[in-house]
Amino acid sequence: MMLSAEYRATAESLRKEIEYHNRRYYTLDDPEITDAAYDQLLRELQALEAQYPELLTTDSPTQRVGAEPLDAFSEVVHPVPMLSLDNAFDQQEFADFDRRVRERLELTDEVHYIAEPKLDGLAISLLYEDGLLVRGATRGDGKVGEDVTQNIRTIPTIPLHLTGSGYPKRLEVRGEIFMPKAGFNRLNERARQQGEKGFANPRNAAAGSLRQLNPKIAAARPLAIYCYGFGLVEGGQLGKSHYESMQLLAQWGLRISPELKQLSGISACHDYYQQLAKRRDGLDYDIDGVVYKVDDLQQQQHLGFVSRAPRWAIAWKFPAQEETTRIVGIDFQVGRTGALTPVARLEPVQVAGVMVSNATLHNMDEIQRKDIRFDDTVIVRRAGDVIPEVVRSVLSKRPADAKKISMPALCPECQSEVIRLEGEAVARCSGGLFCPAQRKEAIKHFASRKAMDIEGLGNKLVDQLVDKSLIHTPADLFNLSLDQFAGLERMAEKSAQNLLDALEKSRLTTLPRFLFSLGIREVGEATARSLALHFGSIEAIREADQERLQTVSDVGPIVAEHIIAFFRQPHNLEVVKALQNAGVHWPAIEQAAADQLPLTDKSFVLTGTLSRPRSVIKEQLQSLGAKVAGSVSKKTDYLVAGADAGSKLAKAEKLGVEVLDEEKLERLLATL
Ligand code: 5U1
Repeated sequence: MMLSAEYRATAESLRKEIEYHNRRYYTLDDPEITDAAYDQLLRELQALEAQYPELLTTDSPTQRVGAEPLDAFSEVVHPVPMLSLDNAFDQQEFADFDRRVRERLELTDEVHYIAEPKLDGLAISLLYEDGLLVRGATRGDGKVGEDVTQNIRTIPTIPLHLTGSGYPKRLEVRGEIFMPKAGFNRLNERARQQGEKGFANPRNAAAGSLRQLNPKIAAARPLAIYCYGFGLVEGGQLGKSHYESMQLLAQWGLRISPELKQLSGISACHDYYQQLAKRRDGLDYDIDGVVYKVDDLQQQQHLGFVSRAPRWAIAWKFPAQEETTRIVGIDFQVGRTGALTPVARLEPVQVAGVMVSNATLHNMDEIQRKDIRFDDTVIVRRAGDVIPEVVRSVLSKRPADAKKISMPALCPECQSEVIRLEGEAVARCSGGLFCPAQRKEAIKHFASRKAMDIEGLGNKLVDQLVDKSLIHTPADLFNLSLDQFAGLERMAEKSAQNLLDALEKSRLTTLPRFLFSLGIREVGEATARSLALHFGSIEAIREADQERLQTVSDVGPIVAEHIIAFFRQPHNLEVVKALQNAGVHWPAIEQAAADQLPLTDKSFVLTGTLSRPRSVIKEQLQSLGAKVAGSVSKKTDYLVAGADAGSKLAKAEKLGVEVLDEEKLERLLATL
């Protein structure tokens, strides 16, 4: 059958498009489209070529791994080609892979696999001769890469000489170079302070650093490696399984993933995937899926390769966290403190399984730094529970007349003047509680779980109550009747009664919660607690001057000024009084002298990835009298260990120091 010219033209156009994006991604480190969009193009071409094999050309990107290397470094011909991995995008595709493996191996039993995170970095080849690192090379197009030995030598986690004994005479180790998130954030922060643009993401930062012609610059970049395989092995042997071989690499001083696990069958593989997906955001490096490999090396050999990738391995990708869409409008949201946050209204797009139609643009500085304009096509990102954000614009798709975004002169909610103070990144509405948006946000904060914890008083209800002018301040909540609640939209009498009961219950609170609920700028939960413990009463806090306020451990001059400014406002004093008159009360706190705080004399060390910033936990512990030290010693009472805790955890265990995970810490604090 004659193939239609239309299919040929489609294949040709896809090849050109993919090559273009290959070059942007691999050679220029400046990708224009997301990984998901790129994968989609590649799959389209693969599907077309599979259906009509006559369309396949030797130079098709489906037959190659990357793009041509840069000219500036000398070329390295890989002794064993560096291949890439096939992808699975859902459970069915992974099950299909497993079925193909079992069929080829004629196995009826479960296959033994290894699993580890798929790092979002750069593949690297390290050649050791007689244990000495003689060459480091990038993957390039898989056959020919770039010699980046000078830069590789600057990476502290790569041994210049293997340790121990028994390693092959010539050993080529494969791994992924990456930039940990913490190092990336520091690097970008420094770049911004110096007025430079910074990198779009840790992968680009790692790639840019490795391709530095000046090794001194590369040396200053926080790069790291996890090794995941090997190429050439001469004059010696590795293990019988992949896992055993990786343990040998670790013995010789090479870093392997601490997440590397042996698993049997697809159900265990699925569990591993789910667990890692949950922990993804807490890891200190970007990953985009899980790599599975058949563990037995003989079985690997039997399975062999197809053109691009081995048949014995697959990357099961996580749903993409970045997608491309278009800005259809810009709104400015007014927060509790009047801060105006620019929010992009988007053409709805699925990101990591959730439909996204709004994304934050943070503030005007960010808009300018990223040069984002009306009608831009943009990359949006969603990670964990954080609000989706606009990462960058796709400049090649910008309309010629795309208008710049500017801050409105008047508040979109109350028409008060918008003011940006010198040195502040945010602009604020000057309307204060006259502004309905600020009023709503202040009341939502007052009712929230960590403040007065008024169950059932959700955001939509607060919006209705303010819009109908039934309440103006948090104190008005306590004067509402059953009928008033029952008259609200979507509010049955039973729910109205529940709400009244919840308000009644909330009248008995604690001083720290009450103080926090007032929404004083910079007074978070930890500071409210310190203030309450230190002063013992709202009156004492109200009357304290700058100097006295600053005797509290986490109160500096700015926080002290915000507290004073709050209590200077007659309106705020009236609200506090009205709340007390409405029956809001709390048990008396004995004014705490420093030596009476519940954790006085206790010493803590924090390690690993924790769900809240360390500084916040540190402040909280200090406000209770604890010392928070940087290293574990015999004097340490507790080590608070998050995910990926390393040497501090080992030391604590050796010294018999009590180790608390976050849940145990919470329980300990609840008993104080
Ligand atoms: N963790 C891991 N990443 N990664 C990438 N393992 C791994 N293996 C690879 C690649 C390209 O390739 C071999 C299976 C050939």
